[in-house]
Amino acid sequence: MSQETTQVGDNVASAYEELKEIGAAPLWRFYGNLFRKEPLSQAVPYHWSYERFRRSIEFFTGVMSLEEAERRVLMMVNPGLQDPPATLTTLFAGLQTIMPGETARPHRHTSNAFRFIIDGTGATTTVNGEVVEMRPGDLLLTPGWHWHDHVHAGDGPMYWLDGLDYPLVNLLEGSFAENLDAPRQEQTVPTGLSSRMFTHGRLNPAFLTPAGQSSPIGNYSWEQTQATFDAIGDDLEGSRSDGIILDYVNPWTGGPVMPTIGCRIARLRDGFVGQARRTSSNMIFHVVEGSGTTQVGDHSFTWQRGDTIAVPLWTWYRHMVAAGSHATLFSYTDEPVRRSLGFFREETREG
Ligand code: 1HN
Repeated sequence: MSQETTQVGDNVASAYEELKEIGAAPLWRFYGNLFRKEPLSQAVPYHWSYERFRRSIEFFTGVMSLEEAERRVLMMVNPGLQDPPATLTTLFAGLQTIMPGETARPHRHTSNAFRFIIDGTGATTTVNGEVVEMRPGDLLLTPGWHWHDHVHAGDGPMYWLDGLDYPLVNLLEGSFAENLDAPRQEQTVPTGLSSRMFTHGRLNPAFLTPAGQSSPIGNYSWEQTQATFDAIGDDLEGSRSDGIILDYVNPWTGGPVMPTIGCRIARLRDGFVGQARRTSSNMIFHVVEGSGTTQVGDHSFTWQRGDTIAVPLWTWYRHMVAAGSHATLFSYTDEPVRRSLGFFREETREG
């Protein structure tokens, strides 16, 4: 190499160094990462066992008060997203328990949240002054900036799945949060009123004005979910990937229940073998009834009641239900965000 070429090389190297000093970077060295051909999540496919989580959370129930914990929640942490811990890049799942006589004190945050009840009865959640009952299979909403506390006046432990969008809110650096300086909220709305007023979403109370972008319904009850599946019956094939899949809707808009989280519930018949599907959205599945196997990317997860499965965006998934009984899968997704921003995509594959 001539002395001249070496000199040019040194000049170029120092010019790159100087770019850092002036707060600049050469786009040509970053193109590939900034404009990927397809999405690739940092999260990996994963499966959390309810049985295993229950054993651990029962231990902590014995050694730690709810005053200490604020919320007794075991987070479902994706091995690809440990710091800060999250279930998928935009979504969180956790298992929460509350014991008879306990109160999880009121707070509110910008994150949207829901609870899907797994086991137990007798606890209530108060959301902006409305007392909402909790029964297995119910979906309860606590949209962003709504006060919420949990009280258990019944017998036996309660367990539920918590779903939140805090990973997305924190990516957007949008977190506000505060505690109410009281052990619980005062009830200002009759118990379960919102669910009664919007019973089936086809006759909305026109004397009310929609507030915010979320559904006004506090509890989408399992009783109504089951009645809907029964009304549809067993004769339809439904979606080839997801069977008889239903959207929980915001009755004001017909759209998703919250701006950042869409919730669905699907009944898959005995022996169902789904068509592989992938979407540009993150998805979390929770087993309400039945058992089976779901292939997610290169993984194969065998699941039973109460288990939770994370499907990172743009990863193929395929459900298979064990012979002997149908399965019911609750799921939630950040699809509303991607649709509203114009980059939702989906594909299915034969075989
Ligand atoms: C939260 O506020 C609750 O209010 C549950 O029950 C789980 C996980 C992360 C952040 C806040 C609740 C949560 C949470």
